[in-house]
Amino acid sequence: MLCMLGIVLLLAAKLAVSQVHVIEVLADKDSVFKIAGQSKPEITVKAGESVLLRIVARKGKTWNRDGTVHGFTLLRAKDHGKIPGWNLELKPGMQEFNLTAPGEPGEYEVLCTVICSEDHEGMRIKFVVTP
Ligand SMILES: [Cu+2]
Repeated sequence: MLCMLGIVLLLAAKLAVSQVHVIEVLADKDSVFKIAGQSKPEITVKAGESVLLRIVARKGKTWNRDGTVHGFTLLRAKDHGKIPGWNLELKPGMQEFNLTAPGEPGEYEVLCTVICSEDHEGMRIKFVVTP
């Protein structure tokens, strides 16, 4: 009986894992966000879905004193409102964040929040939330 319960829980866990939308981003040393296979990176998620954001960050020309080399902050495009839970500080190397996509469909933008070089202002990715 306990064994059956174990199997059911295991299957439920596997199902939950398979429903997470994994997004892999490189926050590169030339102050550009990169996504493998995309020449102009764009992220699309479904409203409210679970997201596993896996980011590799590489130190640019400058960084913050606390060792943060880039930021990854999500803003609503229409009013630049910050999205709770999506203000991330990146250290060199690989890091993962378990996040929830915004509940409101529309256009968003990811910005770097660390002055990482003279090209920092252009370090952004279009981010779209679909219903
Ligand atoms: Cu940056």
